[in-house]
Formats: sequence, C-alpha cells, structure tokens
Amino acid sequence: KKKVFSGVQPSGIPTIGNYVGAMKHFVKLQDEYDCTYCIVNQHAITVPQDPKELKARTRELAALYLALGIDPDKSNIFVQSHVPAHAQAAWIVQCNTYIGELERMTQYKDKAAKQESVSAGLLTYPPLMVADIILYNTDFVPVGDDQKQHLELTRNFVQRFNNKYAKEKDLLVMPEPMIPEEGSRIMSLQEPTAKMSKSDTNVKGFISLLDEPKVILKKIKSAKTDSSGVIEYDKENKPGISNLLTIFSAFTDKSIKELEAEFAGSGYGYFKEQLAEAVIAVLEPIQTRYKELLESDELDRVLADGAQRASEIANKTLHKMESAIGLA
Ligand code: AQP
Repeated sequence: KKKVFSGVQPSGIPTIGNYVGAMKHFVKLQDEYDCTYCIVNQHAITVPQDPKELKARTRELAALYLALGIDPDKSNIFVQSHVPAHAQAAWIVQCNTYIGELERMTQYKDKAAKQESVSAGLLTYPPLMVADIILYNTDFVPVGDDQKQHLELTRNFVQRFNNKYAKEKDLLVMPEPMIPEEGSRIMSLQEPTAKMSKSDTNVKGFISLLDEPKVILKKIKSAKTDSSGVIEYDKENKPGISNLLTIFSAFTDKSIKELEAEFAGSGYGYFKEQLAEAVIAVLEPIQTRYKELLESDELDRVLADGAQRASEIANKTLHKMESAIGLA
C-alpha cells in the first residue's frame, strides 16, 4: 500500500476550512492507503500558546480525528512531541536547507507580519514539516492549498538529500501533495479574500467544527456577501457568495452548478439558512461522538499505541539519515 501522511496543528479548534481542505479526505483515504495522521503540537508553538490550552487542544484534536471517522485500526494517530525523531530529523533537514528558501515562504511572511517578535521556530517550521513527512516514507500528503509551497520545499529537500548522500539508492521517498480540486482554500466569512484560519482573532470569520448549531447559523447569516443578491459563482467579483457556494458544495457533494440552478431566484437569506442546515447536518453527529470520546480513556490508549507504532518507523528513517551523513 502507498503511504499517506498529514497533520493538523492544535493551534485552535479546526475550522470547516481545515475540514474541507484536508480532514474530510483523511477518512476516505484510509481504506486505500497506509495512513498516518499526526497532531503537530510542535508546529503550534512556533507562535505563542497558552500551555494549559495547548495541552487541552491536543487531546481535543485527537478526539476530533476519531469522531470524524479515522479508525485507529486502519490509520495511525499520534502526537508529534511523543515521537522525538521529528525534532531530531528536523535538525538534519535545517542543516541542509537554506535560509533564503525559508524566508521566501509566504506562510512565514504572513505569520511573521502578525507577530510583535518572531521566533526562530517560525522560520524553521517548514524543515520540521519536511521531517514529519519523510520519516514515514510518505508517498502522498493530503493538504489544503496553503501548504503547497511547503510541499515543494519538501520535494526539493528530498531530491537534494538523495543526490548528496544516497547516490546509488534513494534514501528518502519523494512525496507528492494531494490537494483537492475544490475547497482547497476556504475563505474567511468576514473577509472573503483572506484564508479562513482557526487562529483568527475575529471568531466570526470562521466556523469551528465544534460550534453549536445556533452559532453556525448566526455566523453564516452574518457572512459578508455583496449587494447584487444573485447566487452565482464569480470568485473575482463576488468572493463572498462564491466562498459560500464552495462550502455548500463541500458539505453536500452537490456541484456548484447544481447549487446555482437550485437557488436561482432565491435570496441570500434563504440560501444562507439552507447552507447552515447542510453544515449542521454534517457537524452535529461528529460533535456528539466527539463529546463521548473526550470523556473516555480510549483516546489515551490510542495515542500511546500510536506514538509507539510511529516511533518504530520514524526511528528507522532517522537512523538511515544519520548513517548517511556520518552521525550514526
Ligand atoms: N482555509 C482553508 N481552506 C482549506 N484548507 C485549509 N487548511 C488550513 N486552512 C484551510 C488545511 O488544513 C490543514 C491543517 O492546517 P494546519 O493546522 O496545519 O495549519 P494551517 O494551514 O496554518 O491552518 P490554519 O487553520 O490557518 O491554522 P493557524 O491559524 O494555526 O495557522 C492543512 O492541510 C491546511 O492546508
């Protein structure tokens, strides 16, 4: 079986953007691929986090993974900091990556602009992500559009490392991004030209997977649209309604064309109510399962087992890397 790896940061509660762009696909992939899904808490500390909250969010994200339908018998779920090989491999990656490459990353530039002081870790976040991916001999990485550039960096690193240290046989597996054709970039409800983010300080900009139904309805009702009142997809001129159509399509598996036809002549108010209903219909059962899981000790067992299974694979790759460069 080909191998899939992906991760989500416990930097907030995942949004419907994280869901549509990445997490929704995690579940489908587990039958066909050998999947590893990580809670990347070391990535989260590249910007300030409250320790208690970070710990709680980490466990909550694990519960959400399971509530979404990720099956620990099929996929491996673990917490990044439980597997030290990630930080160890990241150091090797950093020493074979150029500062210029990292300074060009748009996510770094965007996040750095929002910080009063920028940690070195924010700059070296991509090498840690490279380490996450290569340690599991990953073939495919299901991610949203914002991670495309980091995946490109990963591929460049793999090629460079293999060329330099493993001339005869490829040491590291070349990964490929798996970016959905639609919904790879869900936009903020309040600012539809900016990406929806779980750490947005304006909570009206995103819908979290744990928002209550009445909050979901309220946020969708107050989503920014335009004054034309026509429900049609036009990303350039009508980014707000286009974003809502994309979300609607992702939550119902109806195409945007079908939705345009269905809602031709309806007003934005009615459309938004129907959209909220569709989102709630998907999220409510997930939320129910989530609450049950959070209180059970099944979660802790899954994470302990996951870390052990992950360590075995990760340590093997790390050892190969260390041997190749003369560290072992
Ligand atoms: N708006 C989005 N639309 C589609 N996909 C998205 N992803 C993130 N935002 C959107 C994808 O979700 C996965 C997990 O993201 P992450 O936790 O690794 O961090 P991120 O990409 O930085 O996402 P956020 O929500 O913006 O987090 P914060 O606010 O902490 O930075 C990734 O596959 C990502 O592409």
